[in-house]
Amino acid sequence: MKIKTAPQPPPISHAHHAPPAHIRTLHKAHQKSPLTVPTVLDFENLPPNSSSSFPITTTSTISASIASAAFSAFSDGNENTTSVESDIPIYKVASVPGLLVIPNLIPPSVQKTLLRKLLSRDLSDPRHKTNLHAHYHLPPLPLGIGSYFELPPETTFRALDANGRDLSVGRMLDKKLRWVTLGGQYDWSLKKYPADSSSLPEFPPDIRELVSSLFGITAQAAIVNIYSPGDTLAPHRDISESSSAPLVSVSLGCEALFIAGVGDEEGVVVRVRSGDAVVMSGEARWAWHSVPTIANGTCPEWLQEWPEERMGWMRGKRVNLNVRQMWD
Ligand SMILES: O=C(O)CCC(=O)C(=O)O
Repeated sequence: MKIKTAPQPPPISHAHHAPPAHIRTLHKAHQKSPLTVPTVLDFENLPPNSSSSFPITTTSTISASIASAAFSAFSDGNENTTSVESDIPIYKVASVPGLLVIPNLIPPSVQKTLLRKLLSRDLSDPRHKTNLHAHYHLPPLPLGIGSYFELPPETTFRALDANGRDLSVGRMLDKKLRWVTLGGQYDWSLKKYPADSSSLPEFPPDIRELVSSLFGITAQAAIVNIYSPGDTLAPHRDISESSSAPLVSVSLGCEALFIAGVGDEEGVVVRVRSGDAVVMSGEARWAWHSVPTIANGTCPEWLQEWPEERMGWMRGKRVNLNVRQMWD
């Protein structure tokens, strides 16, 4: 997949700027809204392609052979391998130059493998920080335990604050776990990556390969966002990276609305489903974006069986893999 690189990023101090009023209004208008309102661009229910203002165009694809090879190399042997029969269209969104949407890119078996790698394997690596590390002692998992899902739900983690309440694994997985960072460990309070890259954990090589084969970027850092219905992500821009390579975002689990906009253009609200990918390239690399809605009860049935140790967990979750290249 060949993708345009972005123009110069805004100065880093702009990370703290407030989003423009029209993006805030769009976010507010769609906060916890149904997915079916007419302002939403839904790739499974597109308007008739007759008007000159048709919101999307498709000019390129990810070839079936590249996708098949990428998915087969990614397999961990636990799912049937997926062969892709036809080229997968990449859609450009007219109102947000550089915003690409690839609906239904990741097949079900690969979605399960990806979740296993992200949330069973990578989440249990103590070098990958989560939103909980600032508040709780999260010791390495005991020998013979491969993931948090395997721990008895009543296992507790001590609060760092002597007066704080301890956290049970059940509550951690159901409510409190909001993100985990892979590779480059973003510092959320300083809004930057550590200067010394030699101290960073290696980005998981198999996920790096998958991302590179499908999207052509070098994955160096990722945020895995874990949402429950009712959660939202406020309008922001990701401008702490020194590279202008595109951002890649993959949705798994429950459906959501995703908003993006550049400059004074009106922006777009896209309905994203499990397996969809969004790429923010060119001007859209620095776009304002947000997630105003996670829709309860929309996780595909076959994904609700994952993970086996905690069946039904995905019924109330959306997991978003958000990948960045930190430098060229
Ligand atoms: O969840 C999403 O779709 C977007 C996440 C995002 O914008 C971010 O992590 O910066």
